[in-house]
Amino acid sequence: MSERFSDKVIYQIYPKSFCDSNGDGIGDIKGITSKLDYLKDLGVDYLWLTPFFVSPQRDNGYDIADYRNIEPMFGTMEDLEELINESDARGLGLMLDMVFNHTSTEHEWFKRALAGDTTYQDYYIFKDGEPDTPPTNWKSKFGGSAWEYVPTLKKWYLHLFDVTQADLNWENPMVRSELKSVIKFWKQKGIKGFRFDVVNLISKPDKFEDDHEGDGRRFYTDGRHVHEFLKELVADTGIDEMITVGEMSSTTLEHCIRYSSPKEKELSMCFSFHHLKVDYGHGDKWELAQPDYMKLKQIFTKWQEGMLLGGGWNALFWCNHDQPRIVSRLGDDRRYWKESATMLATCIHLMRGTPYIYQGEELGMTNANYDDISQYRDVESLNYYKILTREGKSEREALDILAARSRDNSRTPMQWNDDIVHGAGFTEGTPWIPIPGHKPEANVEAELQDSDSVLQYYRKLVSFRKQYPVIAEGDIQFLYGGISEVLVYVRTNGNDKMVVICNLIGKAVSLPCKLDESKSELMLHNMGFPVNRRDGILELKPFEAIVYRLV
Ligand code: TEU
Ligand code: CA
Repeated sequence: MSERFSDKVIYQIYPKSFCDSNGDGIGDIKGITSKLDYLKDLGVDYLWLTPFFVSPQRDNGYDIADYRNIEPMFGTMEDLEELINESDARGLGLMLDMVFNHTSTEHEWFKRALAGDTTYQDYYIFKDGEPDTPPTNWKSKFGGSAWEYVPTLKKWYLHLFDVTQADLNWENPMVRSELKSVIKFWKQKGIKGFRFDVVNLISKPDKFEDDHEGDGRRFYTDGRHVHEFLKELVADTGIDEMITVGEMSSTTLEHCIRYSSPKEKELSMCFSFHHLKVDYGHGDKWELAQPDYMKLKQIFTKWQEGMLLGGGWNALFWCNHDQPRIVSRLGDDRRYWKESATMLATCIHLMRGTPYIYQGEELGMTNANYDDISQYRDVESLNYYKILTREGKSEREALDILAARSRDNSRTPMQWNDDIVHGAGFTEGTPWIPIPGHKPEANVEAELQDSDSVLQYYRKLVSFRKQYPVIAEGDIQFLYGGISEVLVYVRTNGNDKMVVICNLIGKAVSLPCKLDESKSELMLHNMGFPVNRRDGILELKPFEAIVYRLV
């Protein structure tokens, strides 16, 4: 049985925004190497780096033109080898991001396809057709049609993301074999694990038909051959003992159990996103709504208890390079910044699964608070700004939506010190994307010195996972299902029990609590005053998080 990686913690680095070593305003590989001691000290085990391969950067590297070489702005192969060696020396493993659902249209394969080479046309999904009638009515995830017409070929090609990201044809064994050799190449360089981008979208249907109920996703999500393809990829590259995580878009619990059950020999764990849609109005990312806490609790309960029963494994996360900052989203980054950042961290880190920390999350970094369209960089944000204003929203309304939902919220430079007018320690030049002026105190230098900082709290959570087997190995059960404001769960490992109590909201909550005082030991608390517990009632302060060990 392959290892669970249950006591490991993964740190996600977005190289462009992490640390710039040469003053061009763009983070790079040497910058990462210079910060390895900081990461080691945080206690994490693996570093997942988002793509730094050759790419025209239309989607910040998720549009790959060459899987085996490094985009010059990020450095050279020697820089990467140095990073691998220096990471190894510190016991940190590198995980690379494999974007195998699509390539950039600048990739050699696609260029050959465009030049008329039918062998390479079969690497992608081309369909004959007339210029006015796309093969189906499917929508791209970044807005607009999922098809683009190539007049010289009189064919359409499929792109589920940007028009410069053409979907690969996994039905073609040559494509699968090319991708396997990419994995072997990086494995042999000393890479310790992989993250697979939107990997549950790789298997497209036999017939392409219009979707009269939605944007087409029901035809290609967790598609007909996806498990087969993954099993083959894993077996033929020998990565079943390595740490792997699949990004699963709009997936189901049943499929994720299969993707991540050790006996299936597919992946170690899955990212799913249902818990990050509880503030979407009518399921639409671009419609603002208040978070539905009841729904959030139900989703955690379903996925945590369901994966336990089914033998699968969750990746635990609030933040990544596509998500707004959680402290601004479910917390309160003005009145209760530290309290809400630490409560949210407690809630996710002590569940059953493998936790991920996205750069800056451990500092309580906030959303960007941009208020001008010129500050945005992300292709999705720029597309949707046009779509929203075209649909009749005012510029102000569209900007308010972007301020809450843009992926650029997470892509602002890592704050190494509080000198935000001079690059915040991220760069000595002009950063490629503006540094927000909102929260200069969320920075590494200050938080290393402060024993009560968000950063120190994260360090504690990471070390607890290694110290208490109940966190890594225990079962999980949720309590108080009927009370929307609090999330409470119990972890059990033999006689070892731990109770996690989180007040999710910015108001006081009274919780009836039957815990026996003499048998419960306070293990962790995110506030500087005593827990208020008397006469069977726990008086929770806004965003309070309390963890008891039952002895
Ligand atoms: O993201 C997949 C994805 O569907 C979403 O995270 C998406 O960005 C968001 O829901 C749109 O609202 C992955 C990568 O993480 C992302 O950065 C890439 O842009 C995308 O795939 C394409 O490679
Ligand atoms: Ca640089």
